[in-house]
Amino acid sequence: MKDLSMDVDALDAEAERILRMNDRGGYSVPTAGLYPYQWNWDSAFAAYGYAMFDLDRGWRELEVLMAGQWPDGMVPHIQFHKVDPSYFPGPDIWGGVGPVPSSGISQPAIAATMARLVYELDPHAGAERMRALYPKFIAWHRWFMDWRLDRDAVCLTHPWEAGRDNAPDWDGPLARIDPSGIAPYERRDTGHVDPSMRPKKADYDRYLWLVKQGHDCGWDQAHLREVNPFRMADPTMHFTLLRAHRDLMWLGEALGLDTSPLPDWIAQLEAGAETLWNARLGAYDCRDTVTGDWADAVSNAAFLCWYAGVDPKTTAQAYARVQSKVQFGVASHDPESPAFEPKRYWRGPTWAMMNMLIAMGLDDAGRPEGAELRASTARLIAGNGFAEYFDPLTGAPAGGKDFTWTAAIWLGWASPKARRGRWAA
Ligand code: 9WN
Repeated sequence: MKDLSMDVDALDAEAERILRMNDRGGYSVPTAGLYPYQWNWDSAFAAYGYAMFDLDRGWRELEVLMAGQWPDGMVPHIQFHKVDPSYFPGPDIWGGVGPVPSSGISQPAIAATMARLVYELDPHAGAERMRALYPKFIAWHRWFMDWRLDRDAVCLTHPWEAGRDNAPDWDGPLARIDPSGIAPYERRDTGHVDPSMRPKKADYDRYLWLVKQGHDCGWDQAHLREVNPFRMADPTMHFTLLRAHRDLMWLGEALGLDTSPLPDWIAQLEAGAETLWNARLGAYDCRDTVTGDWADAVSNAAFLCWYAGVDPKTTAQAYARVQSKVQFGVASHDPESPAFEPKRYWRGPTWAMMNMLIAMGLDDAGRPEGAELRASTARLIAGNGFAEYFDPLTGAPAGGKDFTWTAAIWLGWASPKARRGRWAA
């Protein structure tokens, strides 16, 4: 194992270099080539990373993200600021209807939580910028509350919406979709990284079939709610939005703004969390709203319950069990499950930004596992670089290289010198 104290300055410098390199002028790309556009939750983490060395640039990232908001409040998961053929599917396939060419789905609501972290770095400097962003966050959160609830649990309508693209949690509902009728297409992702680390063709066919449903109706949410066969109530979507509501409430109170819808939204999602508790599994789980079936899988999203501030029930036992099976971080899928694949994307690998969110919750709950997770993520990055994600058994880097969110999470949280944020010594 590496001696971290020897490498911290060099790692901090490398993380900053990556963030500067992935800056496209006001917004960041996750990594050149593989992901040449602005992604929603990546951008939220990037804002926090930039704020570590350039506060103005941190706010700018959030402002550009929120400027892509659709008239109905939705903030798209990809904004195609400058068309780049190295990524598929591009803006023409999506047919987004917002002010910037975009995809037609959203992503987990991380931005208000990262905005709070950036604001807390310097409340005076951030007050006006946060004031301007606040109504946009309210409108986005309202969109989730209007269009994505099932029994008060937050749903995704496309695997890309949860950001956990090929998680085994979606295997059941995706298998029910017959993807015939989609136009022939050529993937670009497998030209950038090893196909064994990516979703399979059968997954992509269904991702594209779902995009076509939205494209063909101009992303009419009322229509899609009736016809979309993929609607999963999910701990990622649910716990991130609940936490984001709480952080928005905190910001609204700090700035003397109208927080009136937030207490009801918070109460609603606190109640909705109960409908995600799978007692047999002993963990929060994904629920198929069409069939009522559980995914029956312990994913890293289950461990966001502390981050959301809901009753964790017996989650600590599930956490201890899965952590005893890996060396680094939290695996995205239960290492004891037959579907576990340690290098295939969301079917097992560990992700630095998920680790940070989980640890934030563990810290808030006063649990010691948060500090352990931070130390293990630091060792992972120090020993293996700023990869997109990592094998949780060996630490081997996987997916894209020079990755924005891994660099941001290093600078803002994992680095032993990450002292400027809430982890200040
Ligand atoms: C589709 C950018 C994004 C992340 C997601 C991750 C991956 C895209 C893809 O990359 O998804 O949105 O093409 O594979 O799964 O979480 O936001 O880093």
